[in-house]
Order: sequence, then C-alpha cells, then structure tokens
Amino acid sequence: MNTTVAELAYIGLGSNLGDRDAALAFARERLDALPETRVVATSPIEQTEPLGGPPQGPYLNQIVLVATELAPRALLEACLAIEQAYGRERRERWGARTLDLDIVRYGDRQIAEPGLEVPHPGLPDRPFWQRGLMALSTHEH
Ligand code: A4P
Ligand code: MG
Repeated sequence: MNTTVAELAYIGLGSNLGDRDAALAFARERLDALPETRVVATSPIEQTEPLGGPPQGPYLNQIVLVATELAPRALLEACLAIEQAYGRERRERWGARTLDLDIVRYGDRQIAEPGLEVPHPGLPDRPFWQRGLMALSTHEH
C-alpha cells in the first residue's frame, strides 16, 4: 500500500547558453516523466539579465509546478540528473551549454541540510522567480 501524498513543488528552470528554449523544454519533459511526478502548470518564460557571476548573456527563466511523491532529496537528485542528461546530449554537437534546475519551494517545508536548502536562498533576490510563483499561485489548493 502506498500512502505517500503528492506535494506541490516549484522548480526554477534557467538557461543562458545555446538553444535556451530547447533546454527549458527538455527540462519540462523530463520533469513530467519522473516517477510519481507530473507537471501541473508552467509560468510564462521570461528573459532576464544575469545576476552575479562573470559577464554572461541573458537567461531564460521559468517556474514549473510539479505534484510529486518524491521526497525533497530525491527530487533534487532527479533535477541534477536532468541537468547532466542535457549536458551529455548536447556535448557532442554544440559544445558549451547550460541548464539549471533549482528547487525554489517544496510545499511549506523549510530544509537546511548540506547540499539542500529550501526555500532556495536565492528567492528573495530573484524577482523573476517571485513573478513565476505568483503566476502559478492559483494552483495552490
Ligand atoms: N542546492 C542546495 N539547495 C538547492 C535547491 N533548493 N535547489 C545545491 C537546487 N540545488 C540546491 O547547484 C549547486 C548545488 O546547490 C547543487 O549541487 C545542490 O546540492 P548547481 O546548479 O550545480 O550550481 P550553480 O547553478 O552554479 O550554483 P547555484 O548556487 O545553484 O547558483 P544558482 O542559484 O543556480 O544560480 N541570473 C538570472 N537572471 N537567472 C538565473 O537563472 N542563475 C544563476 C545560477 C546565476 N544568475 C542567474 C541565474
Ligand atoms: Mg543551481
């Protein structure tokens, strides 16, 4: 008997290299294909100026709302695996590429563990994430 209840998690997608729309589409498809997980809704895609780091091109950012029975740590590992799968698929053809998946929120949970902080500590500084969460807030209950 499986008594796990699905929870709502918000995944932040970001790409600023190569075919950015394709990177986000890849991430959405792979999230929906994860076990015990489905994509419930997606925010509009925004082009944003890079925050921090060395000089670099603009990002495309999007928030994806998933309903998942994966625990936060399992969801994080799945996100990292999606990033790696995208890197592997592109490496031969296009060289550098980037796809980031961050767990922005996971239900109401507060998590501060090595390698996993939820809500993501970047949330207060990222208006594009805040707008994405707002756009999806009607799906909360
Ligand atoms: N980690 C801890 N908490 C989390 C979480 N809630 N979600 C750890 C995801 N990962 C989390 O991440 C490094 C490690 O963070 C992971 O192994 C995980 O254990 P990473 O994605 O491999 O490394 P990174 O992306 O280089 O660093 P970091 O600190 O995750 O940076 P961010 O926050 O991803 O920022 N500007 C714009 N406009 N838009 C962007 O999307 N993104 C970044 C990268 C910089 N500037 C940006 C954007
Ligand atoms: Mg990241």
